Amino acid sequence: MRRKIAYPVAAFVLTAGGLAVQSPASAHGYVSSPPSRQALCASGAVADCGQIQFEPQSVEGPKGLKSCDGGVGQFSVLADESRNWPAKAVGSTVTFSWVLTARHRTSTWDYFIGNTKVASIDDGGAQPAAVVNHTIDLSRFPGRQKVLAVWNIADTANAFYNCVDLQVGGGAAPAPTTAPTAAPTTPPTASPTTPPVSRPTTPPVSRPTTAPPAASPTKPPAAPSAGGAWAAGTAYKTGDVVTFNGAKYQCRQSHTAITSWEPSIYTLALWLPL
Ligand SMILES: [Cu+2]
Repeated sequence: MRRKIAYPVAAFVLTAGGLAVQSPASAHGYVSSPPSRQALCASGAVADCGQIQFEPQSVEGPKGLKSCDGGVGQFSVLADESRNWPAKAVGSTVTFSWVLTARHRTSTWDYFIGNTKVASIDDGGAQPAAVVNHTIDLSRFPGRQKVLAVWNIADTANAFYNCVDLQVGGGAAPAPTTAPTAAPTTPPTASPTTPPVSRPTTPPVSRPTTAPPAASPTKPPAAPSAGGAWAAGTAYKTGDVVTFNGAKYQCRQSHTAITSWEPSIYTLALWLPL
């Protein structure tokens, strides 16, 4: 008599939908203008920041903190007041511009000065656009201030933290500055922590209201060549087309590129595959 051996049948079902992955851990968001401390690190305006220069969008911690570093040990430089963080001169009304590399559903956006909640914007769990602007009245807080800007995520226990150093008042128009103006110094060519994944969500529709980076009078970032290779340190405008790793991408949001913002990582937030 022959023995029959029945092997268990494993059913592998592979579908495109099954390959959808979570956004990478580093894909979140931060205040790019006026520049938050992590933005200053990412642009190279403040040196020796450590890892945060490569992922300014990653200052994530439990909700309810009042810290610049979100309680993340490797980002503790952000809470180091001895660093003499440069304060951006602004008018009494300031437009804060967030760049979101993952558009998490949002409960509230909170702005604090010290223990005072200056403003709170309730999104009611909606999904934000890739660039979010809030115009906040800071006229009650003239002089040098440290604004803590908090993005409270609706469907997790976490929030994202930014400290923005400002010199409030003086009557000047609150001309929003642009985010990173220079590439970080000799960063690694590839981000080791962020696999390039595309976002399955619908692309954002809003345009940023801030001026493009080309407005800077001093040391403007390089202008892109049409259809050329993506390069850190280049000021891209909405509509610009680049090549990266053999694929073409179109810029969705004007920004100055930094290493770790490669089109394959910030697909849809900043770059649309063509
Ligand atoms: Cu995220």
